[in-house]
Amino acid sequence: MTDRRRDPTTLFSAAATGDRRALAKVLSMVERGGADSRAVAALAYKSGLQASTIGMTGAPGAGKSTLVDRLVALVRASGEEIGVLAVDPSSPFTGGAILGDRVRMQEHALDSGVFIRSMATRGHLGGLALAVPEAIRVLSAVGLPLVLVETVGVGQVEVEVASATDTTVVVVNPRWGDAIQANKAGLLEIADVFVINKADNPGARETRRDLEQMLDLSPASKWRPPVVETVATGGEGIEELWEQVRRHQLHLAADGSLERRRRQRTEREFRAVVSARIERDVERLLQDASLGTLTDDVVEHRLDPYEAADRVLAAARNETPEQ
Ligand SMILES: Nc1nc2c(ncn2[C@@H]2O[C@H](COP(=O)(O)OP(=O)(O)OP(=O)(O)O)[C@@H](O)[C@H]2O)c(=O)[nH]1
Ligand SMILES: [Mg+2]
Repeated sequence: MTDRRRDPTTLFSAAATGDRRALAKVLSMVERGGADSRAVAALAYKSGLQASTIGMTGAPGAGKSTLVDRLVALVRASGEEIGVLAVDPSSPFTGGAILGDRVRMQEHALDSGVFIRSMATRGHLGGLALAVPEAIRVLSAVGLPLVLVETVGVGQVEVEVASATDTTVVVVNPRWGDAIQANKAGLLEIADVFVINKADNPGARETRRDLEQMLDLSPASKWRPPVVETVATGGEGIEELWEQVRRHQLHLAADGSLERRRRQRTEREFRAVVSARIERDVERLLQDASLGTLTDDVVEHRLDPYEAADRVLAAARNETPEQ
């Protein structure tokens, strides 16, 4: 007998009526991957709802969580509900580096209009690059109109995760070379809004100048990322930041690029699902008893890699595809 409390469909329905504990359980299913996660993905996809999404990325300690905290307060003051996902690609554990955030976010803990969740990969096929868009879809499907995604770090995965949102905010600090580092990490291309947080420290002017110079050199486009200075700890510049985020969202909606971006994202996600599955099949086939010696044969020069690959593919074709 299936335990109804753990059944994805039951939990998803409860989450959709505002049950936050059920929502948390549904998101754990997404993290773990597997059959439950698939059931959840199907339900969420069917809802067709899409929240406005904002990604917040930048180097560790740049002040992303403090900014998120301030933005949540601002959004809640206007009565709108909001979901927050804190993603740490370097941590395999939920809540790894997020403990401090939890403490800070306590202020919102009793507010049912805010849903905060940290995420790690665990077992999800395709890792965070797929788990995050799926989690965003779940939050959208239960009716949250806004979702903020905080990503720690500046590697390839972070760039991927950050670009799973409509508006990407890149946070830098007034440190020598910080803007240049952000550029090197590929953050310049994905930024829709720049924030120089910790503007109470010296060097904000120089950082702004560096950013503006780099923006001058980037290819002309209809949207030039604005640069906002904030002091997240003191709450300065938060309204302006939110205004710029909103302005960007209006810009996307007005010229049709929101639809285009979302289409491209869905297409990319679909391809990533296919790739992840094929990758998994490759692993499985290479470990299959009948093909198990192939790798050794290649390594020991009894067989060339192409011939060996032909055999693997021939074996794969003889299998019935997964339902
Ligand atoms: N002086 C100053 N300190 C700040 C400001 N914003 C955040 N901080 C401090 O910077 C530290 C890091 O802030 P977080 O918000 O945790 O930064 P984060 O980017 O979320 O950090 P990770 O999630 O670990 O990457 C904390 O001690 C904050 O109090 C600011 O505007 N000025
Ligand atoms: Mg943080």
